[in-house]
Amino acid sequence: MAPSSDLAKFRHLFAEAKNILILTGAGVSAESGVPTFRGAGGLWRTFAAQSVATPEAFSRDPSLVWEFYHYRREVMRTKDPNPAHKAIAECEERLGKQTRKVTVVTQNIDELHKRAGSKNIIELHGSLFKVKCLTCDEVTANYDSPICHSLAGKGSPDKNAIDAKIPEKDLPRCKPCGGLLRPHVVWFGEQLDKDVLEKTYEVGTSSVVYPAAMFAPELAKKGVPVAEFNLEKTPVTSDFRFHFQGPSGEWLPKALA
Ligand code: BJW
Ligand code: ZN
Repeated sequence: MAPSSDLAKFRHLFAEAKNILILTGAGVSAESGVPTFRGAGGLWRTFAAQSVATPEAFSRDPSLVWEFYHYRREVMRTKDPNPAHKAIAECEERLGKQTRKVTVVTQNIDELHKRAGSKNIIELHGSLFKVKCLTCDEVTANYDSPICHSLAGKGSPDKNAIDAKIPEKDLPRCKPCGGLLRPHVVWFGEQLDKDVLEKTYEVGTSSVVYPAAMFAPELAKKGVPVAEFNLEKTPVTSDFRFHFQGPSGEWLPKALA
C-alpha cells in the first residue's frame, strides 16, 4: 500500500504513541543553511563526503581532512536551529510530562538538536565538536575557534583553494598526551552504535547511507508505524505508513504540535 499523507491520521496515531523515535539526517538542518551531502553545496573544494570522510583520507592527508572539519566547525557558528529542530525539542519536553518518551537519533554532527533543547539524543555519526586522540583514545568536547592556530583562515571550500599542507605537529593535538587528534565522527568504513527503539519518525535523510538507512525500513517491516518527512521520495519511501513531502521546518511544527 502506498504511504498516506493524511496528517489527521498521523496525529491520531502519534497521540497514542508512548515511545517515539525520531531519526534525522541532513535534511532537518537544511533550512538552517547547513548544506546536505548529496544536494547542491554538498561538495567541499572538489571532494564529495565519500572521499574526505574516510580513515584512509585522514592517514594520507590529515591536514586536508582537518581543513574540511575546521571549515564546517566555523560555519556552524553562523547557523542556528530551525523550526523543525525546535518542534522536536518542544515535543520531547511536552511528552516527557506525560511520561511519554522521545528519542532523537541523528546522523547529523552539527549539534543543532542539542542547541534547540533536545535532551535525549543519540549522535550516530558523532559530533563536529568532539575530538578523539589517536594515541590515548580519549574523546573530549572541543568548541575552540579556531581549533588550533595553524588552521586559522584555512579550509576555504572554494574549488581553487590551495591545500594548507599543515605539518602534523601543528594540527590539533591532545593536551594530556600530545597525540594527534581526529574529529570524533564516524567515517565511511567505520563502525557505529545501533539502538533499536519502538516507534520511528524519520526526518530528512536520503536513506542511502548504511547502516542508518536500514533502521526505519526494519521497524516498518515489524509493523511499527513510520512516517517519513522529506522534500522528495527516497529509495525506502514505499516501506512506510506515512510520507509527508516538503520542508521539515514546515511539516514538523504541524505534525508534532
Ligand atoms: C529535506 C530538506 C528539508 C533536504 N526538509 N527534507 C550496507 C551495510 C553497511 C554498510 C554499507 C552498506 N552498503 C554500503 C556501506 C558502506 C557505507 C555506505 O553506506 N555507503 C553508501 C554511500 C552506499 N557505510 C559505512 O561505511 C558506515 N559504516 C558501517 O556500516 O560500518 C559497519 C561495517 C563496517 C565494515 C563492514 C561492514 C559493516 C558508516 C557511514 C558513516 C557515514 N558518515 C557520514 C559522514 C559523517 C561525518 C561528516 O559529516 O563528515 O555521515 S557520510 C554522510 O551521509 C553523513 C551523513 O550523516 C550521512 C547521511 O546523509 P543524509 O543525512 O541522509 O544526507 P543526504 O544529503 O544524503 O540527504 C538529505 C535528504 O534530506 C535528502 O533526501 C533530501 O531530499 C532531504 N531534504 N532538505 C526535508 N528542508
Ligand atoms: Zn591523547
